[in-house]
Amino acid sequence: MCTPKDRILVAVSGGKDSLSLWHILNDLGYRTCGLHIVLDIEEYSQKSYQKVIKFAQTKDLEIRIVSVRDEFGKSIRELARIAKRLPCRVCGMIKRYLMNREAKDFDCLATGHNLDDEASTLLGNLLNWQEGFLTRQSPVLEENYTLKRKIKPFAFISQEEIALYAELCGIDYLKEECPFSRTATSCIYKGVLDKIEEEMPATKLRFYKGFIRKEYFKREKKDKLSPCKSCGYLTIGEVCNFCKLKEKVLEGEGSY
Ligand code: Q46
Ligand code: ZN
Repeated sequence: MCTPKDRILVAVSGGKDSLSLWHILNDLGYRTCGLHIVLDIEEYSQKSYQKVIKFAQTKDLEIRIVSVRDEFGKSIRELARIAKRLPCRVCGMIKRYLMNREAKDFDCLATGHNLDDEASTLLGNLLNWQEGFLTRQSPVLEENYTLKRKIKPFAFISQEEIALYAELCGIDYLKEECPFSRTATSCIYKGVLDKIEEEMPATKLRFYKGFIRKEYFKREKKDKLSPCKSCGYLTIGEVCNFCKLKEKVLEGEGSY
């Protein structure tokens, strides 16, 4: 996934997955910098921020902070209303954009996605036959034009294993869930997979490993990406969703 000379930007939310990932990469001697995105989701964001800052300060680690309010002048809740989308849809799009943008100064971007995340995403992509997404779902996505290599070192590790690791290492992470997580479709898929796993242990790992063996990510990409006319970010269509949302926010302000 990466070499010891790589400079790795680690996306950290303050939860067990991302802080464990930052912890382990650092312990293994990799050169890392944390990236925290302040989402402006009420108390949840304040607590996440405090956990990340405390972790970075205790271990004397470099950290970058970017904020949704600095970018748009609005919170995720307000942006979801403007975009007429579920908060997680808007939030996910903004996080992806900001992570890719900040990763430009690094060799790769690491995220704490675990086996449960990957298996539920795979289930969602299959149920909706989103072949374009299937060709991009891989623990390693190689560099592509302006997008830096993306790695998910925990893709084969369950959330229970990571929680146990975090506890054993004494990592002080945020146990609270984001208040919007209940509205996310991924939660439904996770619930279904948990039920299957209870009856048939190791199903999630078999499901995800089976998919990886099929090497979908080596197939020709269904969606052709090209640079956004406004910011240069790789996107489907002429203007990326981040710039479209910025335009919508400006239009809204103009009409007041
Ligand atoms: S932070 Fe954002 Fe998640 Fe909250 S609004 Fe949804 S996507 S649930 S990982
Ligand atoms: Zn753009």
